[in-house]
Amino acid sequence: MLKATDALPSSQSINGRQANCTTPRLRKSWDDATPSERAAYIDAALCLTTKPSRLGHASTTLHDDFAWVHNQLDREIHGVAAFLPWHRLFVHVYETALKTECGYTGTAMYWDWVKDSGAPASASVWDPDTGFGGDGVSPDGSPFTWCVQDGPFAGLQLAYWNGDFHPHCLQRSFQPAHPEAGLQEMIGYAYDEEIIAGVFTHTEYVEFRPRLEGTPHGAVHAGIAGGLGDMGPLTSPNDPIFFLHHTMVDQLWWKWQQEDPSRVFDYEGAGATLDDTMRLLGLGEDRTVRDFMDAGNDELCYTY
Ligand SMILES: [Cu+2]
Repeated sequence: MLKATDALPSSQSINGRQANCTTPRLRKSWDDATPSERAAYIDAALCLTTKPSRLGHASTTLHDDFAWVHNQLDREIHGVAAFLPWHRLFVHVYETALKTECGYTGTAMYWDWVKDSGAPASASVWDPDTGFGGDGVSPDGSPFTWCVQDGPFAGLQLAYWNGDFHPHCLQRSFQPAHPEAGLQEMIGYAYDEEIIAGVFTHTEYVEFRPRLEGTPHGAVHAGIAGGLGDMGPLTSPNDPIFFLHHTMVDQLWWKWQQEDPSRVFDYEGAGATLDDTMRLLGLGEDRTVRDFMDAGNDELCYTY
């Protein structure tokens, strides 16, 4: 029982590290996961597409809720300091839903698109048997016809496109290469080792966050969507690969935080503070930024 005179709960220490997370759960890259770990993740992600909306929206699923909330919150989660902690929270809520709704016992996983940046379309995440299926194919190139053709999510029906209720198939249209300009498929040059090294030259959150959010993060969305796929608009959580993409973004932030312990709670941007509330519009509890800065705290307790 805490007394009012106690300065801090015993689980907290001065530098923000909390003592009770002794065996953090390891979030693996998709490539490092075993076949059974991959299958368990895919099964649970598919299962979420069969669960009723938590938001109480008629004729939609829990999977659709994620796209709806992400679209609604656009201005308070993109292009602002909260981009990184909010998406950390969002991945956490998705990971928790995989467990509580669908019996998943593993962790969130990430697509290491830096490693695959030389040939992103050949990445293991697109494998039709062990991954998320590959590119969409359109009969005539028109919008809303770029349905994913293979894998477990082929034919998946989604409720939203940006702010509209607009039922459609899961779509991808991988950005083609431009060999004449020396540019790889899926804009891979915008998220290669060199780009990441450039992002990591920034030692302050106020500069690191926009660099990470801008080029590598944005290019992966654009490379997969190609302008017509589900990873493009604000309803990008429609594509289950969204969560592997954002877990990779989270891994890069985590790595940057690990480089210097003083960065764990470094948080800055126009009027932003660690006490700001991050909203989820009913998909989960609203939370403060501070609780999502340290992946090694008692609640999150994960590592990469
Ligand atoms: Cu986002």
